[in-house]
Amino acid sequence: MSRYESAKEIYARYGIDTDKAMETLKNVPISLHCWQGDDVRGFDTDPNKPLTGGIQTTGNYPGRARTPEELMADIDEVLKLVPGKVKLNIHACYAIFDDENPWVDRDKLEPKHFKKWVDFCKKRGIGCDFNPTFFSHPKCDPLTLSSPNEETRKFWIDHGKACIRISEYFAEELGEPCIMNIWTGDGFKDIPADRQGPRERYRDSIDQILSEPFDFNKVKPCVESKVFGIGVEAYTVGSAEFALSYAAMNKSKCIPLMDNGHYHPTEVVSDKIPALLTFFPEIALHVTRPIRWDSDHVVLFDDETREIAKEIVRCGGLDGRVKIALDYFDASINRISAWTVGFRNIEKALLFALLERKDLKEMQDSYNFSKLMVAQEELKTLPFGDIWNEYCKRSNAPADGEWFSEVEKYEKEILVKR
Ligand code: RNT
Ligand code: ZN
Repeated sequence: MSRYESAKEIYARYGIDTDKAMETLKNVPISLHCWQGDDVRGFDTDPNKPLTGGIQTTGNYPGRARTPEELMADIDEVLKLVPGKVKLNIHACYAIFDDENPWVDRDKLEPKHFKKWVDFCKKRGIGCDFNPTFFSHPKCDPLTLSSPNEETRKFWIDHGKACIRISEYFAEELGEPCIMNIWTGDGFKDIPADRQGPRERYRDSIDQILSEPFDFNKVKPCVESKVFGIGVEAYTVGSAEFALSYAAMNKSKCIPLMDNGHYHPTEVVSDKIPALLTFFPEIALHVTRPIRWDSDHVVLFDDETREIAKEIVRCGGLDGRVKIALDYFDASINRISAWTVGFRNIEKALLFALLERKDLKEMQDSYNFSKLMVAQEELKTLPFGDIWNEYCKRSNAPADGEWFSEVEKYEKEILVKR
């Protein structure tokens, strides 16, 4: 009997169908963020400029992608190493300019500046999500959509509208809805004198962006909240209450997005998922790993990632109600490895969650908490690794223990030569 056959039998004793779990997971799109490959620099501004908006990459591991070709080659490498259904996630600053389509500023971006990304996705049979880039640009004054300077604000509103059109282009070309996430780092380092003004302007700016006509079945605009960023510690315009209220008041054209690095360290997004799903038909997530702050470490197979995955599964989120994207950037280790580890881990966490006993809820509802604790604890040491390796095999992806040598080879042959 193979290891998988034996593991399958063990899970079956608890009424868990391992084949069904794998079948379900393989159709769930997970957005792979292009920005892990080049430390969030993009191609539309000076690559040596600082990253702004309160986010930070640290480290200078060799091999950062410097061109669209390099970034695409690196993404292809990751695609070889991960199981499951990948969707790409592109930021507007990754527009591709050439002789035929020379550089334009962000307010003038058009679908044609992303045609090479569309071709890339088409060839690989994957969808694509999109993000306006409201940071790391000379027109951050430093505020963007909440700026008191009307010229600045208009520039960024026009950028947002351009991104709606580009998102619709992605959705139409690729036949999968495009999640378009609005996040700004707007905020203040120290105690402001006016907390409401910037929020009123931010609200009006999002209203204007979303007044651009689009089909909500194709483009899913989100608003992502945040507690604070580096350099903007005292006040964030797009706070949790702001973003959630915006989405709640504009349900027909917008969904809320939670990034699990964007809350106080004792708050957990796993608990917020069912709270939001009680009211919103759809929500979006950025899965990351905060250490003490929004540090954007590589996603691990850790307790909170598993808890997030469990809540997604338990709430029926895999049917499309929960849009799952990765969002982290580590420049201190091999970037292909960082991407691959994080992607494999969100897949792992979801598979682990799909292999939960279905009678746990009954134990809770009959207040049998002793049994519930024992059952939950024992699930942790079932032969999950054998199911995971089988899932990788069925997805034509390498099993654990079989892929890192490929990353080392790619580093030696390609990355260190950059
Ligand atoms: C920043 C937000 C945001 C960005 C990306 C690059 O704190 O999480 O989602 O990480 O847009
Ligand atoms: Zn995020």
